[in-house]
Amino acid sequence: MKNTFYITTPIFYVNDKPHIGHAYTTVACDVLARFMRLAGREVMFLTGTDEHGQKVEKSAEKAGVQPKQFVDGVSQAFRDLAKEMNLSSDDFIRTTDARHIKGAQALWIKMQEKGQIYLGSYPGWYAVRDEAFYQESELVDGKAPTGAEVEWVEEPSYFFKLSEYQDKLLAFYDANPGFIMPESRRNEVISFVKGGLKDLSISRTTFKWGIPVPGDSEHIMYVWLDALANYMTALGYGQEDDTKYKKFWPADLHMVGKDIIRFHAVYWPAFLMAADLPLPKRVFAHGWWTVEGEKISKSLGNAIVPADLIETYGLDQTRYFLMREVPFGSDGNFSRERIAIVINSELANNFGNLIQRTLSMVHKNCGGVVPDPQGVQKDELDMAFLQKIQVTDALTPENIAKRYYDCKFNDILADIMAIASEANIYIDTKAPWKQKKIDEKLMNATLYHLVEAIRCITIMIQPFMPGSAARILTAIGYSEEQATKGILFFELAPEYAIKPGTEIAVPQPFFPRIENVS
Ligand code: ME8
Repeated sequence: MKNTFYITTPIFYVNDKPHIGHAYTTVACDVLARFMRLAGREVMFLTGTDEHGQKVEKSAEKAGVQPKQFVDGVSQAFRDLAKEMNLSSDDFIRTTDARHIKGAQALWIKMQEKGQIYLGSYPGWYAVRDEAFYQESELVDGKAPTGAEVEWVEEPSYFFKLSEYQDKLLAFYDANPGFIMPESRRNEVISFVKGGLKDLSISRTTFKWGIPVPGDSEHIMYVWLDALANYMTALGYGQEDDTKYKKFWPADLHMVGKDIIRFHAVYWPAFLMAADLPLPKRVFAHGWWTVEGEKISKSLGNAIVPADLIETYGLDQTRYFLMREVPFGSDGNFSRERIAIVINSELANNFGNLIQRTLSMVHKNCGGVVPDPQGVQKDELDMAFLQKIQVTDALTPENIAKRYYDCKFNDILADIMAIASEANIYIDTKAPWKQKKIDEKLMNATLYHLVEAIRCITIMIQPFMPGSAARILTAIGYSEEQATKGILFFELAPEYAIKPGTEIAVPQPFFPRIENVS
């Protein structure tokens, strides 16, 4: 297995403030990036902002400021989001960065040198909101299929010979069944490509906010060609130092919302084929969030600001909910009632309660240190329980890496929480408070196995809830430095099991109940 892992979020338009939808994409990438690091891989995790194009130019105009001043402000809000959500991103690319402009122009030149670009004239429909061209036949009631307003544009334009890539793309999808996920999106893309591809207009002349076309500054590059190039320019493509490019390209995963799958699974691989460059390994299109059943929209003003969620529910609780609520790939609905139910039933009553009960008993009965399980014959119940916590098949590093790569986040969490439920059942069945009265050794063995279960569950949950996991790991004896850095997944193995005598901190509630449910 290759030891590097390169993952990207979409780069966000700066015409809007970050909301729950943006947080969703970035948290999913963060979970994957953190898992891969803890599985021992060298990770590059990229996010950033998409700052050119007509849409952004118009937003700046509306705000009454110069585009550059406007983009500097909103781009910062996305950087702040990364901090607020505890994202472990390694770089933040802006399409107004000099490095990006240089790299995007280098890509253009490469495509041009290969004879894949020609000058023509574009008459057709354009939707500024989507920054996309539409054919007459695609319009629905005079609007784009997405509902966006379209305008007629007629201007000189450079074209990319996309029409020549239909067969090459179909052959590529065929040879690489895992390239587009989930399956439903793959089918959608394949039928779009089978429907025929027209050459793509890749430059504009009627506005200025973009990257000049090399050798013809009357034109600026189409914002999607500019934007997609970020995945390579951030690594140094087309620049003096391209060490990272050589090391990490092609990307292992481009995470995108389902709205922009076509750009990533059709245009992007075609551009790369045209430039004779390696193609990314996978594009995963996740679903779309609504809020209390409504589409997130500026006019409804219902966009949930991540900072509000963090304040009300806690950062890791919010991350947990986003990854747990729906299978990744399906649409989700955010409701205050659901987030409270999920936090209360899974984190407070299940995992949190397990920690609280176990650590309190260790304090009350074992002087605050992990007791020694020696001298007690394991019974059937112990054996069954230990087998569960000692990395069941589904959670072995190889299997789990595949499940992470397939973005099965909610299943992974369900399995981890099932172990916590088992542990709570184990406490009730063993009843260490009764065992104490019969023979303290029996109680010691039970409590030992429970602390070990907490250790394993916490290691497993680190990618989702890094801050809470670090606090729990510190409470059961890891140094703060170890816990913050993260405990590698191989340490789930029994030879790394917690040592009797390890000091345990006085338990504090890690996942408080949400009392006000709605
Ligand atoms: O499309 N639910 O940027 P963007 C789930 N600049 N995810 C959502 C969401 C929602 N309601 N709203 C937004 C662009 N997202 C381009 C990308 S990449 C080279 C250029 C997420 O700011 C989703 O992942 O409109 C979507 O793809 C992403 O935000 C980008 O949003």
